[in-house]
Amino acid sequence: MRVLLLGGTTEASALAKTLKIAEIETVFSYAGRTKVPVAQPVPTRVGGFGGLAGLQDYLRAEKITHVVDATHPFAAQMSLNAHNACHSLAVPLLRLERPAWTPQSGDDWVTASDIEAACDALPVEPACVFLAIGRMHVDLFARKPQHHYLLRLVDAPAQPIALAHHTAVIARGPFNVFEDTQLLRDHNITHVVAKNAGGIGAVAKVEAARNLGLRMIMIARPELPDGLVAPDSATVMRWLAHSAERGV
Ligand code: 3Y8
Ligand code: NAP
Repeated sequence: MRVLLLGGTTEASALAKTLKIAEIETVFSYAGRTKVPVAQPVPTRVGGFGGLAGLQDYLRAEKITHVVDATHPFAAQMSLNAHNACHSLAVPLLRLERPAWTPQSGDDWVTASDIEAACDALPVEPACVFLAIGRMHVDLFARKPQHHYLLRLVDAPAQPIALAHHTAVIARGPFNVFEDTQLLRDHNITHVVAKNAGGIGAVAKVEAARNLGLRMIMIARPELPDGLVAPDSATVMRWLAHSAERGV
């Protein structure tokens, strides 16, 4: 058995440790989005595969017997490529998908269908917005220059940020509620924009916004391909053990 673990999330890192302890041969894969990704306890590759064809070539060349897609729910292209490559080569694929966050009673929560809709959901009057969606889609919000944006980025931006009024903090999660509450208070935040990532690594800002009674604009997840989905690492390990018993 030789597992390709498509990573980049808290749950992927936890699963890598479990696979190491179980002595299951594993390759951990990062896209190479950040300068210094968290080190993993198993052999790690960094960078794209080169589209669907590149991934198919990789699976063959590396004799991968199983793929676990533990990428972020917004990494839709990677999940689509994994689905199509594994289907075409009859390689078993399982997606580790953490449950989405849901609003609780008393929340001031607006669901946006995508990042553009999240921008539309911001008020006309100037506000202080915690734009907690990372770096890749920040420029979309330039069409609402009246707001002051607080950004949280993993690495310092290489190019200038195209937002008239913004403050950037450089930090990588997982984050905690106490520090996120302090951050929202320190910056007089009135609105929080977030992707419905689910999981524990990014939930602190949701709880902090709830505690402070702030408007939460939550971006719904993109559609992902059908297929086997596991909610946690234990289910992944059972799937691998069952596959090994059946010799697939
Ligand atoms: C490169 C690997 C671990 C994984 C930790 C999780 C938790 C902390 C919270 C906020 C939201 C955001 C962002 C976020 C979180 C975890 C997890 C998660 C959100 C690293 C990592 C990589 C990335 C890529 C990066 C994106 C960006 C998104 C920042 C490592 C740290 C906003 C997603 O500069 C860039 O290009 C950054 C790009 C994709 C989204 C974006 O559009 O900017 N993640 N994040 C992975 C790779 O190369 O394959 O550097 O160590 C991983 C983690 N980020 O092992 O502990 O599990 O979700 N990541 C979001 O959820 O909205 C921050 O600030 O509250
Ligand atoms: P994406 O849009 O779905 O993927 C774009 C391309 O990046 C893919 O086609 C693939 O390139 C490459 N790629 C993505 N994930 C990869 C991986 N784990 N290993 C190797 N190549 C990968 O992905 P994304 O949203 O940019 O996310 C990139 C990484 O950041 C993923 O590991 C994801 O788990 C992590 N992450 C993303 C978010 C987010 O908000 N999107 C949040 C936290 C962590 P090729 O086509 O060349 O193979």
